Amino acid sequence: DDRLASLDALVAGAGRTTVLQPIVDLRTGTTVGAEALSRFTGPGGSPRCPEQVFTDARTCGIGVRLEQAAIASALPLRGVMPAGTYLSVNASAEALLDPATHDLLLVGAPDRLVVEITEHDPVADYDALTEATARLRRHGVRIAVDDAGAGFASLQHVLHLSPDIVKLDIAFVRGIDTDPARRAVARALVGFASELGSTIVAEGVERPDELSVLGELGVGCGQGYLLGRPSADPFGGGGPGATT
Ligand code: G
Ligand code: G
Ligand code: MN
Ligand code: NA
Repeated sequence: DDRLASLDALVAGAGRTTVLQPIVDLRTGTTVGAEALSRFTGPGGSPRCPEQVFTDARTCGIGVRLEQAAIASALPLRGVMPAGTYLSVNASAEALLDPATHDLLLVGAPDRLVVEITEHDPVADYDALTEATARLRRHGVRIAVDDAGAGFASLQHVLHLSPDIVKLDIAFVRGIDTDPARRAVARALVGFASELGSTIVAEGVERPDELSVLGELGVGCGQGYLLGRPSADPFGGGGPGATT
């Protein structure tokens, strides 16, 4: 049908681009990495909601193919990023269980790669996912759990995978400076994560007061509009799609 045809076009790359959002060390202000985020446009060039596009693709049975296409587009961007920084790509648990995803991820410089597990659905059996992430880690890829605290699944991921990085969900960052309840949950998640040996990245940092509270809680890194917007060229020098 029409919907599948338009999604196939996005998989092929028409109407799909990748932007990078900086991830910043909160103590030094240094950019340590960047998350690759997909951006989609419709036939008339109007932007389409990425979350909706991925949901539609999953419904049509090509969710993993779209994720893999997004990863394939993102990986070369390590070449425009400063030395020593890492590229963070999103992947669902389902995509990580597909060997073709590993074939993509393990080409190039896996030690400059972080994979953010974005699955919100509960994983019935963690053995296969643990084995998949262990294999990636043996090659130097770091594992992050995305949107931590947003749902039960994300905490299950943290428990089972002991990830290198835990990304504190925006829901606990937004208003962390004014809402004691959010601060309490954030503090508990930070304690939980650091006990497991994970580094914390706070998502969605928009205001300086949020930044100070995160620093007080011992959060190492942050991401958000205050620190840098998703951009086609966050590091200057032409960036993705540059022709010179
Ligand atoms: O960038 P934005 O906040 O609009 O993204 C919305 C959602 O879409 C986020 O949850 C993000 O994880 C997801 N998303 C964006 N780009 C990608 C991508 O390239 N791959 C995957 N798997 N998810 C993505
Ligand atoms: O993969 P994940 O769900 O973490 O995707 C992050 C999403 O959050 C991206 O779509 C990005 O556009 C969005 N985002 C990044 N920084 C901010 C921010 O400071 N505020 C808000 N509201 N959204 C942000
Ligand atoms: Mn993410
Ligand atoms: Na996500």
